[in-house]
Amino acid sequence: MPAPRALVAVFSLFLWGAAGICSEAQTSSDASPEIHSFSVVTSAAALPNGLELRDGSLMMRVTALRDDVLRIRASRTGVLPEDASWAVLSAARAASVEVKQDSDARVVGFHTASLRVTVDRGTGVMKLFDIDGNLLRKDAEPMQFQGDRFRVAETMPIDEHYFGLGDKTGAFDHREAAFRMWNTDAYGWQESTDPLYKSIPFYVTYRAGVSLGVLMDNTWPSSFDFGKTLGDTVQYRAEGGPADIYILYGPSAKQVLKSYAWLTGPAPLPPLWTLGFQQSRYSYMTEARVLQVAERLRRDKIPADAIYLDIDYQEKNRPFTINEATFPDMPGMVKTLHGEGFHVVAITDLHIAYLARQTYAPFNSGVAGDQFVKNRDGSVYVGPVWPGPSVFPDFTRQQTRMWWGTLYKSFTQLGIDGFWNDMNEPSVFNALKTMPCSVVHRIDEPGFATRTATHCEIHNVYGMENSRATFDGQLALRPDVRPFVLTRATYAGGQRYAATWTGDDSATWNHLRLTTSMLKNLGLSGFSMVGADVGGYAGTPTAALLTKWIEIAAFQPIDRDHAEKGTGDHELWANGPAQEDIRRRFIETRYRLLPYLYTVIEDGTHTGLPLLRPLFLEFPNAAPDRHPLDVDLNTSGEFMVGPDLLVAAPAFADKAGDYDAALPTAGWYDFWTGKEVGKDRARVLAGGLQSETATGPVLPAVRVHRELATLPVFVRPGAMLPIEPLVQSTSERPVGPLTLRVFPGPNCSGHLYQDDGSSFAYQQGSFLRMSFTCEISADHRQINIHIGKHDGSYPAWWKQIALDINGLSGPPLSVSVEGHAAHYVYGVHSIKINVTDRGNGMDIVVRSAVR
Ligand code: NBV
Repeated sequence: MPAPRALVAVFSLFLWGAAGICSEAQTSSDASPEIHSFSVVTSAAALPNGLELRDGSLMMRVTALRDDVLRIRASRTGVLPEDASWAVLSAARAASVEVKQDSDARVVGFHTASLRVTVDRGTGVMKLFDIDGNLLRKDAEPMQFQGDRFRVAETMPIDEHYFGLGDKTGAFDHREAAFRMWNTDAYGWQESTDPLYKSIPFYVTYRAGVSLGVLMDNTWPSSFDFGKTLGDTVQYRAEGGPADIYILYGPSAKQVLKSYAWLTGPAPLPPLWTLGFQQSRYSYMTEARVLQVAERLRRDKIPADAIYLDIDYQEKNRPFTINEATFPDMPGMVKTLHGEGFHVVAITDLHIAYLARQTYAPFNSGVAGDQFVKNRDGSVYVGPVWPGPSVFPDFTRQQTRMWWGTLYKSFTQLGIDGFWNDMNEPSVFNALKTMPCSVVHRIDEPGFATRTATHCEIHNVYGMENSRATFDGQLALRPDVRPFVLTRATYAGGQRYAATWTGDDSATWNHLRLTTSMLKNLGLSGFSMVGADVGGYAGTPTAALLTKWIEIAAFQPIDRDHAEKGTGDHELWANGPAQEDIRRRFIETRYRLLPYLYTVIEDGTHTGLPLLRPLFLEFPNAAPDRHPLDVDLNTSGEFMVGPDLLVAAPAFADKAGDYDAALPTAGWYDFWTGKEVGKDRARVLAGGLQSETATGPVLPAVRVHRELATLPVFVRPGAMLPIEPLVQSTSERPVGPLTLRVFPGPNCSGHLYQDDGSSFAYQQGSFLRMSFTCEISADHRQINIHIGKHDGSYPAWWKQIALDINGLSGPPLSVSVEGHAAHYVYGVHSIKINVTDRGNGMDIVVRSAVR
């Protein structure tokens, strides 16, 4: 049955009603071309890996890259556009599995080992099922084309939730919200601001424990609408470019993220120092000030690893220059900072000052190599940014990216460790806030046809290609050092090149709250190394806001204190010693946790899982009705750090009064004290949370007494956390034992990954991996702990492991290490044992009543 006429009309109105960003740049001569809808299958051809369908001149190809990954490509002209992508790896696009055709009189379709696809011959409606016949996805209407534009509409089940899409703000769940993809310098963004800096057209659905990932691989201006305009319908619209859709089947959200990393590439292993505390400001105006801040961090014993140089270190804001008046001895400064265990990150914006007939090498070499984007008439495009009139590298050319990489030579020779790519939406100080769509890029790139493209097509991928040029440039200049690039704008797949942050947030409690959701969604969009400007970029935080923000950010992947010009001091000592003491304690906790954080980050390079995670990723079925825990108002401040730690920040951190921190399951531990929380189930239920949609029993919860100096953090029962002695920076070798905190519970295990933290020697085996298990005997009277042997050739910095075993009901009867009685110290419900770790593995047996 064709879709009801009225519905088509409504769709059409919303589909093409507003003039698009690129309407002026569209080539279509007809102002409002006819709408073509793929509404009947006129022919179907079986392919070894899928199907090719036609409705007159419209064609659609559905193929299986893997049993659980499908690709849908469609075209209005009957010919598919070139098979090229900035996001999806060519190996993934070339992947293919054989399918079984199962068409009949009503539908055409096929199935793989995990999925079944059907397309209704009479309506063109596509449905996707799991292999057991459960419906996963269904067209609300078949795909529509109008000129170069197209629209996809899916039905939106009432209990489905939508996450991802990069840095979009507002509620964590994108249900009933709509977003545009157009990278934008969004200074002063607020809760409803859209678009923001990044375009990551990838979302993860979650419905009663089952997830799909959907990547719309299209760089053109586009939009996602999760039932905001049309209830019960998810719409995707693009103003041009290919209809190229990847569907990744979970069923778990974790599997979706793993497949997304397979599709677009995992984030590389970052240098260890980037997990340390980072201090920044726009700008530390002089060399003396930079050194003073560094010296104060050390004097006040605030562990820190990086100092940032914002644009004022440059001569007249010109990238790749140094203001010799204010930074007279940059080599000396970098050397001093290195000597104090700091790494230095310098901003290098992409706009190159237009300085004809002067001695500005980036401009001169760029002109000589024809590296800049052009106007339609062939002249170089010039737009105003920080340095005044500026020109813009054409990062869509491999050769231009290589040239860009060489610009870093003198900075890398100086020893500058990391680079910050700001303003790369690109931001231009004109009415459009960016380049006009008429600007011409020249794609010259392996895997792409060599051709010109309008800025409209390239805009959303421009920042990613800028960060790619910087990353590759670092690799070429220092092949033995893992690069660190921080980018503001990016596209799907950008995790391969850079870490990112949430742009210019504000010093408000609401922004502290919003950034937690943004970081969760970035994590669900492939980006693990993410952070927000701690304390808020715009405005001066109150003492309490800055303290709470520092506490929470100590558990977030990139922990960078940053502030706008003209705002009050943001450093930890601002607001006096009492506040500084609280703040320092949290940074110290982060440093002690580094072995755990680094291990989770390394895991993510294989699994695609982010360090900062929503609760539902780890506990998809925790809620009685299987809705994602994080969408409840009272859990919206909570997040997981890896699989084992739950930071239970209050949803509204500025409110007074006690609150209930919800936990996904029973039996958790308090991270700070090691004590079990909510052990008494009756009490848990009494203080438990009733989520709005919960139908069954309530979730366990812990009553939290709100104090500025504390932040509730809980440990999963069954976790084994590796902890190191406090250092002032990652350049310091820890002195003392590795602590292993054991929290008995189901599936009790943990592991540890270590390496030199900076080179690629780990790829040649210079790493250290260990795993740990702990098993509670059936009668709950014994714990058997196994410490695995050292794998890999990287030497451990410890000789001893300090075991800290929690969850005991009383003093042990005996403790043995490798069969020999061992000395231990009993605390309340815990014991401490020191064992010598020779790297061969060992067994520890504790005879004691266990929870
Ligand atoms: O380079 C200055 C700032 C930077 O501090 C900030 O983090 C970026 O988001 N940059 C924006 C340009 C100035 C914006 C007002």
